[in-house]
Amino acid sequence: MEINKSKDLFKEARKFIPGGVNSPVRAFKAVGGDPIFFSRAKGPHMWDADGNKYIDMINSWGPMILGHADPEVEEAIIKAVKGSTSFGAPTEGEVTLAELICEMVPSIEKVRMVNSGTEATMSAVRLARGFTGRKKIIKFTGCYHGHGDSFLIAAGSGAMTMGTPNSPGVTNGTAKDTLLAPFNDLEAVREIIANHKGEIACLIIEPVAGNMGCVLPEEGFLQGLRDLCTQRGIVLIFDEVMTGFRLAKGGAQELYGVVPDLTTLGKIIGGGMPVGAYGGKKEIMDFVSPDGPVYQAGTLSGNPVAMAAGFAMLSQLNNRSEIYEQLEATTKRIVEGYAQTLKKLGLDYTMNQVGSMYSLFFTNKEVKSLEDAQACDTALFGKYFKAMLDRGVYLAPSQFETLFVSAVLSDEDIATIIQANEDSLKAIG
Ligand code: HOZ
Repeated sequence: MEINKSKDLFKEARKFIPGGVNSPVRAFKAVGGDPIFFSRAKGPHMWDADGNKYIDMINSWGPMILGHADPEVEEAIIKAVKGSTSFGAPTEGEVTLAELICEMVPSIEKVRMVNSGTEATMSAVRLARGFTGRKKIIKFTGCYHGHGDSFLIAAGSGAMTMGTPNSPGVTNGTAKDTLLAPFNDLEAVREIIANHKGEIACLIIEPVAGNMGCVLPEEGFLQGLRDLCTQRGIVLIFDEVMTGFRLAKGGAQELYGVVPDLTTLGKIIGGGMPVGAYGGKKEIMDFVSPDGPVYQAGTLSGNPVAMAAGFAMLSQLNNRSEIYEQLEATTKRIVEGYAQTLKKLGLDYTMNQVGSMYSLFFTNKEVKSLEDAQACDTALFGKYFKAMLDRGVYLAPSQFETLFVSAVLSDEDIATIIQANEDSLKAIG
């Protein structure tokens, strides 16, 4: 496979963009080699600058549930652009999308649109602090909530991949207010809360972690967190930037039957356009400016093009409930195909899957926490990534990212993925 244009573009990009990319994971540092530059995508496929075709297993880190360039999303965007690309003033599209989000995720009684998942989590934490009058937050090691200062402490995703889970530039003052617990360790959370009575504003968690690979909550873990937060007046925030509208219409909270106080959402509510949102209980959301004292604002918030794209995407998901069964069935076929291959090759790597999210971990131990994920053979993952790429399957370029399946994979695509996995595992030995 020739990737000459990608190589040239990367060379040029490095002159003008730090590291040649606008988001670190994309630089392929964790897997080696040069990043692929893409020029177009349709349905489950993407084409790079050299014209090579790939099956996309990242789907823009989640939102392309209906595949790329979905006709209804595309049409909505074109129509909206003709109105204006930005008003910096209220529009009807914001109201209809907010109403739909509240209908699909019942714990969200009011929602504020922002421009990214990072903005959503930063704003939600500020709101929780303003609401409770407390300073500290609890986060889980290996969870990633965007690049806000408070979250770059033992952070997953690119921060961990690049070896900077605790980024320079975050002051000690900020870091000391972030308390860490291991994922799936309820006892540790109980202890932290006991040691910081009356100090903790909120606990933020990815209900299914997607930024240390796909790591599922153990039975009772999320409900245990809910109970502790309720007992201690701590605001429970589910970061559903990845899981929202993906694991179920109402996200992971619907799937696991646990209701948070606040939820953060990202890219999917803009159909892949740059959007985020935070929402939840009315009594907390009413603390947000201009009704309340907690300030947060943005010219591009509620952008008309993003709102139209998001509405076109979410209304299709809302009207096609069977889509979640289909997504799960497709993902199970892939994972079962992998399992047969592993058995055939005498390998015992670990696989985690829920709904349309999954990871193949290069370890034979269960992966339930960051510590477990870190036991993976990341060098082997790098070889596997390259082998899959050579066979036309585009994976997330790090062991510490989940994969996302779209609803538009054909039987042929599924067979290609399973075969590529077998051939890649054989090739890397
Ligand atoms: N932090 C994102 C995944 N967890 C990657 C963002 C990107 O490179 O687009």
